[in-house]
Amino acid sequence: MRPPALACCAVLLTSGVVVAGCGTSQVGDPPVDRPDAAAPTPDAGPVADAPAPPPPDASVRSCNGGDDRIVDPRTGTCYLYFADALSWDDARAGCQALGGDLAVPTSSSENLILALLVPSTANAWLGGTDFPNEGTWRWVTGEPFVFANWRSGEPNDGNSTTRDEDCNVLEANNNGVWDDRDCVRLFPYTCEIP
Ligand SMILES: [Ca+2]
Ligand SMILES: [Ca+2]
Ligand SMILES: [Ca+2]
Repeated sequence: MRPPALACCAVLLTSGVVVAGCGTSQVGDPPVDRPDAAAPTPDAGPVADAPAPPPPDASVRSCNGGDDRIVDPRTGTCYLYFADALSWDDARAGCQALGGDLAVPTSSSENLILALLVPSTANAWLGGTDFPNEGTWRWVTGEPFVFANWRSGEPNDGNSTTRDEDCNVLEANNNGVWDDRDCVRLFPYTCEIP
């Protein structure tokens, strides 16, 4: 005496598995006993205009400063861009004063974030150097220098015997590839605040 449509929908409701054909043909049952589907999460809606100050929660860390900024939603890491052109050492000191360091992209996804952050016409310091061991690149944070995104032909140490290129920049005007540059040259820079 049971219609097959009702039996099918009963399986759907109790198991939660979507069965083709059941969800589309609504028989007309009142949607009772589904509180979890109907109840909205209480903290999803906008809080009323109560001027409560935000608590110092790690999940809502601020990412302020710089001329532009971006937060990785997966890690909460804050990346800042500074248009002020500084030497690599001075840029690093600026980042450290903010509790971070020069940006260290250790993956293609992190490099993409930085390529989006840096204006498309700019080159900006990263936290890589091969000083004092020429040819042995390292990150200022001590993270392993495994992922690399050098432009073809780079790093070339300037192709010179009279000057060194021991610090790397990200070329946002070239899809975020890297080039080694003379560390005393002046470039905008990126900071990574963990
Ligand atoms: Ca990083
Ligand atoms: Ca070098
Ligand atoms: Ca170079």
